[in-house]
Amino acid sequence: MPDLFLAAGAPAVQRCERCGATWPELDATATCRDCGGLLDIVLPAPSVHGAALLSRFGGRCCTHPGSEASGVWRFAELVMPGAAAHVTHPEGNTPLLQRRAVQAYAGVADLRLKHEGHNPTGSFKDRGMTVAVTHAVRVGATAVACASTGNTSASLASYAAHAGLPALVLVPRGQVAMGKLTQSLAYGATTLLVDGDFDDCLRLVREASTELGVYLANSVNPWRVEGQKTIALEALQQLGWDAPDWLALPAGNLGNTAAMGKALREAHALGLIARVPRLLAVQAAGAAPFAASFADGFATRTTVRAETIATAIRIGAPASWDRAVRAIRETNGVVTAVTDDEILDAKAVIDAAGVGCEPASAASVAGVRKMREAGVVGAEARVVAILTGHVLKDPGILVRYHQEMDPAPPRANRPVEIAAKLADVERVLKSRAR
Ligand code: AN7
Repeated sequence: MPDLFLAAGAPAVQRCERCGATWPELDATATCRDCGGLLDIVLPAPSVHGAALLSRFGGRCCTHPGSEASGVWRFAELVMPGAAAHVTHPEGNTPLLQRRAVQAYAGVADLRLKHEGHNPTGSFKDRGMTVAVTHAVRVGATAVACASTGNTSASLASYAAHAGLPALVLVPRGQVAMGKLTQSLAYGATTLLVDGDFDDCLRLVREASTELGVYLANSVNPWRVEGQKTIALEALQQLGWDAPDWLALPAGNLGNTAAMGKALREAHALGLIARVPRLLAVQAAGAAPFAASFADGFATRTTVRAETIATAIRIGAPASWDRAVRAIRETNGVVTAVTDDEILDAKAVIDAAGVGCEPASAASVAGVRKMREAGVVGAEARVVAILTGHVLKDPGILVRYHQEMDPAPPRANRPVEIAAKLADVERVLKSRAR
């Protein structure tokens, strides 16, 4: 792959994936000015390689708060080496968890959960957003905007506030989980509730960015992809750069699938890992155009009218399609879909293990379980599943699952109403004794 990196020390360029035209690092365009294609960041090669680069990354862990303490900027050479200052909380540094109950549920003993819900705004989006908002500041943007199913908007609202930039967010009315919508309001973003779905919001904000000149912070923005790569880089670092067999993740707009593919491609080319893990991208069955296309070898590309309780991935026309196809092909990856019932069941197991995640995140574990049952993932496989968002992002689904759904779902933990009497406490304790 001769053109994977530029010469060391060169400024990064933004290269059109469709026509190959290149644009300078500090061009604020969201897509190719010639043909409208998506842009791909081509970074300069790091000045050191292999073990020397790894020890540089390792030496930055646990440093005093500041950019280097960020789980994104620790990998600056592979993110945005040209930035002298960063809009950072910091972010990243998320745990890799092992929980027996979840491993048993998935049927994979060596399953680890990369919990991105531990980021400052509670989702993996912060990793891309610190980079995009840093870029927005570098190019002199006066306002930033995104369309979102909720997490991107919460993250952008926070990072824009941190940078002192006005933020405009467009979300589908009535389709955003309460935790996320209230975050956007709290962090001070101008919040538009659009009478349409996410795909309508994305179309609208792309038009607005072109016509009105606001900086577009959706994951079509290639700098978002650069930041999101660090989920994989940090997980690999936590594993001592001994790559797992599989990296499983929920898939909606496909930005993250594309980012994982780019991270693994670059890490392998630089000799940071000896082999490339297979990606397992998991969609919700009601929003699964990518899984359908995978099933016919990506011969056809369709869009759907998306419907799923996992509102984060309720997306019918994924924007990063071509990038994600490349990621799946290069990693010998697999795309599958899981039903809402499978998502809720996996989520209940993850939650009851004390870990917790939002519905879309549980799709990764549900997908691992499904592919284990199908014999695609082996029982001995080493698997990392990404949990993309925090359990409190979607309190509405928790209330429905545990208190309201009738009949109660299999793992519902109904609260018990009692009189203010010790005898009632005792009665409940006895009935629950194991
Ligand atoms: C928790 O916030 O698209 O496939 O606008 O919030 O990269 O889109 C969120 C996506 C998975 C899917 N898990 O990632 C948005 C948005 C959670 C998410 C995804 C999202 P992509």
